[in-house]
Amino acid sequence: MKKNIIVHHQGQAMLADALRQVAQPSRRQFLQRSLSLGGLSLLTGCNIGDQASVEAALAVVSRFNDRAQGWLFDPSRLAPTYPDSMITRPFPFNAYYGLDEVEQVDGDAWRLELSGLVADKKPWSLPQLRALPQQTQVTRHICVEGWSAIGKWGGVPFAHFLDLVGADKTAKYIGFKCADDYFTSIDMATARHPQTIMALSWDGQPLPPEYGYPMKLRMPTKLGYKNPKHVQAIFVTNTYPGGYWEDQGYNWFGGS
Ligand SMILES: Nc1nc2c(c(=O)[nH]1)N[C@H]1C(S)=C(S)[C@@H](COP(=O)(O)O)O[C@H]1N2
Ligand SMILES: [Mo]
Repeated sequence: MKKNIIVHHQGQAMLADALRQVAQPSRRQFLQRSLSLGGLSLLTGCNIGDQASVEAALAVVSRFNDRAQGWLFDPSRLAPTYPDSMITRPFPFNAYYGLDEVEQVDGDAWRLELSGLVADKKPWSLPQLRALPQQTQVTRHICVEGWSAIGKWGGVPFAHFLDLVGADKTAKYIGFKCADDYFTSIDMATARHPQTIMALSWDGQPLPPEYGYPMKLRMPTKLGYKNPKHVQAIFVTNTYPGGYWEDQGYNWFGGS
């Protein structure tokens, strides 16, 4: 029998932390076996002398991994789509807090802020975003906790929006700041993927508060934690912005 093991986000971050501490001496042996410390120093630019510098070197290796995934990622490959009959009802809610603490954003007062390597930084209102071309998708949302659900999102193709505001296409990262203090960031290829949308609707209705009203970034090629809800600000940058879960040890690329 297939058993689903659900490990909640906080648990996973704690596990990652515990593993980092427990695995220290053996991991160091592993590093010594697979690559001389001198070699690792050369590769990462970190001077491998103590535990802290091993940590720093591993962080660099992990970032190197993110870059490798970026190279492997084929921006033209589409995530599977599904018929409306397969939509998961009720659709699950998830956040780093409970349903009773969902952010209640005032859609009339809300303005999407833009900063960084963007030509036109004027803020956007909800009616302005609704007036742009919209695209609908029925795709699978996959949470790293071990569950998935099929949903129907509609909104503005993000590549179209980035072109409209004159975002620097050669920049490495797009960062997102959310009304609930959540934050994450993605690579430019994912931002420009044809299925990456600024979702304004769920199942033909305005995005409900629990699913990220007034706007969430929907990317079926990325895990749930890379899909920010209640997006408040978007910035384009070449400086690594990290993320809420990413800074606690989750893989930054987090997708295909
Ligand atoms: N602003 C914000 N966005 C977020 C989160 C969050 O806590 N805050 N959680 C992420 C995680 S881990 C998941 S699985 C999905 C859940 O989205 P849903 O409530 O639409 O299922 O939102 C993602 N985006
Ligand atoms: Mo998640």
